[in-house]
Amino acid sequence: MADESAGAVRLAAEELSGLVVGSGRGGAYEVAVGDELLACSLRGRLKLATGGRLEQLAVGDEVTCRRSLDEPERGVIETVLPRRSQLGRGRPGKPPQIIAANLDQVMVVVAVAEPDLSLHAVDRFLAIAATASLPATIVLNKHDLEPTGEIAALVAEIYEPLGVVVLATSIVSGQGLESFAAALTGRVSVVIGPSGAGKSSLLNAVNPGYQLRTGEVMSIGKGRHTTTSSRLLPLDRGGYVADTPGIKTLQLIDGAVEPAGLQDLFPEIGSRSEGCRFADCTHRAEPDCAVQEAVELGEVAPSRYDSYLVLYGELEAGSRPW
Ligand SMILES: Nc1nc2c(ncn2[C@@H]2O[C@H](COP(=O)(O)OP(=O)(O)OP(=O)(O)O)[C@@H](O)[C@H]2O)c(=O)[nH]1
Ligand SMILES: [Mg+2]
Ligand SMILES: [Zn+2]
Repeated sequence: MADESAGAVRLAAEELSGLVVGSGRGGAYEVAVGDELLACSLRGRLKLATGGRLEQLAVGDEVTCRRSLDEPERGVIETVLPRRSQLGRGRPGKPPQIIAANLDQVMVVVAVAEPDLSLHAVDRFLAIAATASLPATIVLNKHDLEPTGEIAALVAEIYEPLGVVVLATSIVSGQGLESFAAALTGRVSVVIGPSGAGKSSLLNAVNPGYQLRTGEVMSIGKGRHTTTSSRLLPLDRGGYVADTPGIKTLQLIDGAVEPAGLQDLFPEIGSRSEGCRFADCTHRAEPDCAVQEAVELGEVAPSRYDSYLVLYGELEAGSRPW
């Protein structure tokens, strides 16, 4: 006989270990338990033991759950294991969002064209990876649209000296796909980047079984997001990768980084700060600033310095007591 008491779900006694691979609407999570997928809700009283202030489940979270006795394909998440890492972003006027948890690395996917490359956007993606202490790779996709390779050369010139690997890829010519697949193998990765850059296309190319939906060429630049929710996918060659919806506005999480700590997210700026006259130099207008000198000498890319200034301004505004 059905239990009529409000919301009561009869659960099996056994606790199962699971991995959050997707989050649907209405607070339901898709949890992989072995080879099976359970649609799980979150135990109401669950206090997430994430160790951080960002208490929200994300793909990549490791959980324990119990199966519903009445609907065996459903379950309830009982506990969330502490996270090894979490990639998060701030959103204007909204609470911060955890993009994925327990990652080893971040693949920043941008296109040389369609949509146009924004170096400032690249810097924002790299900054949120650095906030999470995760290594990042730039995947410069649609190489076939830029046969001269000028943009690819510029990106390599700016970012490779910072220790960031830059992979030029194309799902049309096949260039770089083997390197991309090799970089994913055996690790837990996330692909992030603007809508239309080719994140889902690249994942389909390295794992044809995924058959992820990709956008029509016609829709590029019209702001349509083809991927609408994040999914963590197992890789044939080992490891996992999370596909995510394209990100338009990306801010550092208010409070996660202090303005004075921003320089540590820009290695070429943080490493020069010891040469500044003032120990608390912000590298904006102070005299005898080693960073501003390095920009003038062409040792720090102007685009990187501009990104630093813009993000500094945002952090300063965000931390202002209103
Ligand atoms: N010319 C060219 N087109 C590509 C390449 N990679 C992807 N595309 C096309 O770009 C469009 C967008 O690709 P998607 O894979 O849907 O892009 P996405 O980054 O997943 O976009 P969202 O899911 O909206 O974030 C599709 O029409 C793809 O066929 C490439 O290397 N070269
Ligand atoms: Mg997509
Ligand atoms: Zn300085």
